[in-house]
Amino acid sequence: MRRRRFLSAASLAMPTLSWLPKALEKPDVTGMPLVISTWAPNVKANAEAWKVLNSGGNALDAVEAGVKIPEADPEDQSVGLGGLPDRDGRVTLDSCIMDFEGNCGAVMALEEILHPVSVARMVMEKTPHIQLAGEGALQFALEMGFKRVNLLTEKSKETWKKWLETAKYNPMTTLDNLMERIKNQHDTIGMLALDQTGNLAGACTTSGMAFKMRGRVGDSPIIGAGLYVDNEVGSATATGVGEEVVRICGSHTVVELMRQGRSPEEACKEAVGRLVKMRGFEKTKNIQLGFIAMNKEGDYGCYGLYGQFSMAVQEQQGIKVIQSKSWY
Ligand code: SD4
Repeated sequence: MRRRRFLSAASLAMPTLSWLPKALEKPDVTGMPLVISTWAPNVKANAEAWKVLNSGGNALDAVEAGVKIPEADPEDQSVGLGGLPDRDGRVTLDSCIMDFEGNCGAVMALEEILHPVSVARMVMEKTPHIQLAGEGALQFALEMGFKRVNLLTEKSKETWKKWLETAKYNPMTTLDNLMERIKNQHDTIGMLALDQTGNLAGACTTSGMAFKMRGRVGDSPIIGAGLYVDNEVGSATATGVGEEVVRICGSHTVVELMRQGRSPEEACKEAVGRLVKMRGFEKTKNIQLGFIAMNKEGDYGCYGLYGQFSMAVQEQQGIKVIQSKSWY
C-alpha cells in the first residue's frame, strides 16, 4: 500500500566513497517508520509504539511498549490483566517477541505477571533459551524482579462463573466464546513495526482462548505460528483459533509467501486458503483467524477467514483502521 525506497543491497555493501553525496550513504527513510496491529481497538497500542518509532527508537522497543497497553488494560478481556481465565479460573498468558536478527523469546501459560511480553524479551536477552512455560516462566519472571499481580478482574470472574453454569466444563464451548469476542473486535494483539533504520520487529501477546483446558498453549507464543520476523523479507502475526494457526505454521508461511513475491495481503490470503484447503469447509466454517503482514518495503496487508477481522495502522500519513477482506 505504501512504498519506501532503499538503495540496492549492493550499493549499501559498497565501502563509503568520498565522492558519494552524504544522503546516499544511508537508506532513504521516506515513509518510515510504520506500525500495524491486529484489530481496530489497537490504534491505542500503535500510538504508544509510534512514540518510540517517531523519536528514532528501534522496532523492538516499539512493539514491546505498544503491546503493554492492552496487557495493562483491565477492560480488555483477551490480553493480560482482565483476560478471561482458563476453565479452572486461572488467567494464563502467552506472549512472544522477535527482533531483526532472529533473536526471539516467549513465555507460555504464565500466571500472575502483568507484562508477559517483557518477560518474553528477558527470556530472549538473558537466557540461552527461547521458550519458558508455566511454573518455570513464573519463577524466571520473579527472579527478574517482576511482581505477582492478581490478573483476574471481577468482570472476568463473573464471565467465567456464568460460563461454568452452562458449559459443563467443556472446552469446546470456548470456540463459541472466542467467536463472540472476535465479533466485538477485541482480541489478541499481534504487532509489527518497521523502524527508521529499516529494521523489523514483532510481538504477540494474549490470554489465549477463554475457558481453555489448563495448560493449553495457543499459537501466540510460538515463533513461526503466532509471529515471525525475517528482516530480509518481512514479518507476520496471527490472531484467531490458535490450533488452526499452528497447523499451518501460519506466520512463517505468510513470510515465506512474501519471499516468493506475494504482496502482504496476497500472502495472508494464501495462508488462510491453505488452511481451508487442508481442513475443508466443515472444519473451518465456525472458526475465525486472521493474519497481518508487512514487507521490508513498508507495504502491509491483512486477510481473515471471516469478515469481522481488522487491522490498525499508524504511519507518517496518519492513523487508520483497515477492514480485512475475508475468505467466507
Ligand atoms: C489463541 N490465537 O490462544 C489466540 C487467541 C486469539 O483471536 O488470537 N484470538 O489461540
